[in-house]
Amino acid sequence: MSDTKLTQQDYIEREDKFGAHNYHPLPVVLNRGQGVYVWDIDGKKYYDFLSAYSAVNQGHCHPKIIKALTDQAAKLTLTSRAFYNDVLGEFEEYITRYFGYDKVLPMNTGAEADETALKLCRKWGYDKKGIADNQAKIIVCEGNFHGRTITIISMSTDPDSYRGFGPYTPGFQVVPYNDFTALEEALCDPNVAGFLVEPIQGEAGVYVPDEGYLKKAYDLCKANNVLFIADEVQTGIARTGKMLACDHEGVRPDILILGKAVSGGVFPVSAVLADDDIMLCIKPGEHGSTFGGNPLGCKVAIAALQVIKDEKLEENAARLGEIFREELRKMPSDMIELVRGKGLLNAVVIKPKNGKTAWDVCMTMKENGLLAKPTHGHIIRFAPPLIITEEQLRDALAIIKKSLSVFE
Ligand code: IF1
Repeated sequence: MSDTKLTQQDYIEREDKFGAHNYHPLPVVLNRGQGVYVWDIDGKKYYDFLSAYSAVNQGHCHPKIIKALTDQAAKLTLTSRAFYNDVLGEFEEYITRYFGYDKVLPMNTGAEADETALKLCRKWGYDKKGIADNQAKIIVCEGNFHGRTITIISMSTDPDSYRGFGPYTPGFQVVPYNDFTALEEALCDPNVAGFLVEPIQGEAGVYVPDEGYLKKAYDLCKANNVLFIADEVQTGIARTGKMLACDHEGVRPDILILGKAVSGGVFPVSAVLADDDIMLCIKPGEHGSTFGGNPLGCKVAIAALQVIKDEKLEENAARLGEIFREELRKMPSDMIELVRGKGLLNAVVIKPKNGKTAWDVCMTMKENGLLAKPTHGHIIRFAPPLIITEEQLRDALAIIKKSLSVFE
């Protein structure tokens, strides 16, 4: 039977039969995206309030990003780094000037960028800080999420991320998030090369640290000759109302990790930025990737980053985020336990009621035309594309309110 006759259930069953079971998606089958909207195969329209986990900050299928993709796709998509091409240097100059660093190491996924940052930090620890070989330690936070590779899950404190995947990569020490004293103690160890932190913990449930935590942590790292490494894969690219979440506290990470919306959700592009004294610790032949820095991804990323500035998406995220949190906090539902977030990265902690959970709320919102998904069972993350208008946001808020009222 041709795909045009398949029901949503047929699509779901086909994925179940032929695909690994490493996700439990909301039962909706999408086939189109434009701006803040996505459509399912039956033509039902939804607000996308997940934005592919903050990869589609610029909105689905942004015409300028798609044009960059299609124009380059017709010319040259991949040379590998065995040869030069006429696009990589343009991207490297563009993104390093954009964020204010000497150099960039381009990769593809966020996890690859995190792994790259870990290697860079260790190498700097040995070559520049003088840590004894294989003794470098990197401090990470309770509740961290940096990807799904063996080394990254070796840092994780979430059993769903690490259970059954041992043995684990050594060299990491966990401290509580948003706990300055614990970090202070950990940084006294002369073998510590770096502190890897999400400025806001997305996966954990949009945990925003106390005002000043990032700046104090950064200053402590500098006082102990430790690299401050910011994972802005999810919080970056204007998501929190500033270009980087670190910008809220005027912190300039020693190593900056970017992914997701760097390419507007059109093509996998990630990047690690640092100044020469750190970046040049990795020599030719010591790191790389087949697709890293490919011309297609580079042109897409340049267009995606330019959209952020041209459409003033930082300001839009900051202004509409305030409205979103204020309106959510006014909602009369006793299922809303807590609302937190910054810019348009927000979450609602749901208090189960009469056996109904965050999943049931998401299923009702789906029926009412808005897609969001729970994380860690009881927390619903709300992260629309940053191009959303106030009118669309208020329309979406009405859907959320209507959906919650079902459970009153
Ligand atoms: C999944 C989570 C979000 C990230 C941060 C690195 C990465 C991510 C701060 C790795 C990726 C994605 C992964 C995706 C769902 C999503 C996610 F729920 F898994 F944790 F956003 F919160 N640093 N996050 O958030 O980037 O390799 O995926 O490109 O694994 O289910 P990636």
